[in-house]
Amino acid sequence: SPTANPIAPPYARCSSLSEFAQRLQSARHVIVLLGAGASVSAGIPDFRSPGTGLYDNLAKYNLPFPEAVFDLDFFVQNPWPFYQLSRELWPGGYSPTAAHHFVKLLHDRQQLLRCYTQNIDSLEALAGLPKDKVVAAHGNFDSAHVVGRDVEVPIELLREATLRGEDATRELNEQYGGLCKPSITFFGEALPKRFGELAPEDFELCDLLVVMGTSLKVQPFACLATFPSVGVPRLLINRDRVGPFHFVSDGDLPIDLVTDVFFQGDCDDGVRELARLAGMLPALESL
Ligand code: CNA
Repeated sequence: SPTANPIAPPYARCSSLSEFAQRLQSARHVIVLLGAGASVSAGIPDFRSPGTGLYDNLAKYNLPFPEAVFDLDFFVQNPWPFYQLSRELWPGGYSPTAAHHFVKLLHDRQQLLRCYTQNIDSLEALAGLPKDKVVAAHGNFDSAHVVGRDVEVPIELLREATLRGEDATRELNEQYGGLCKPSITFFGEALPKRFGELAPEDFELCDLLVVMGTSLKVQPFACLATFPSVGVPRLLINRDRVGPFHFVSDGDLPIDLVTDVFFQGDCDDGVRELARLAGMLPALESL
């Protein structure tokens, strides 16, 4: 109409955590994107945090560059650094965090469309999320195969060999005629098919996005943050500011156009505050 504000968007603004919490109450297709920061309070270091991240603590492996430990070409030349590191990362010794329980709570409330995780620790499953609700975009330790060949390796055999040491992994590799590797996506490898199959349809439906504990540096996963339709509220919970967001503090958009919110801090604190504002804190604490 001639009286309508020409810049008024056809969606409601969402510029603060309380506005986001309000939208959360009625959302039906929430997507959560997880990164290593969501598991830090479980005791698993992330990659890139200065000082504590894995990349700053790999000196003992004598790598040419830190990412080499997850690089397929390097693994083929020298698999032992990865096997050594995987002894520390192998699931079993860690418990889910409040961030994982929050995702489970969304599922219990029938609000979770999908949790896309870059993490390889399977803590989403341990928190009780069913397999179909999770896309393990960078794989995990659920299965293993021979590199470059369509041969499955029983994951328990690989775990035992890894724990026994370098000679045992060499023997296992000889037995299987190639390098045995957990089905974790290394740099230089394609993501699991499920990622490409589900993402387009999921993001069409997505009515709220929560991004937690990730530097959003790894593609193609990082792109997912840009997939929701214009006007879909997006919340970043992270220690530092990352990604393609336009927060109200940036001042680069009129406030009515803002739909991105930033909680700067730890994932567990962020989900607790969000749950409190959304009236979901008792349910979260009961998990
Ligand atoms: P990253 O690049 O290390 O970034 C982590 C981000 O989380 C950084 O921005 C940190 O500031 C932030 N952060 C750290 N701790 C917290 C916290 N407690 N609360 C909130 N924010 C925090 O890790 P990404 O996940 O972005 O990188 C993708 C890699 C990391 C994937 O390929 C994973 O496989 C890989 N990774 C996974 C695990 C795991 O499975 N737990 C551990 C380490 C690395």
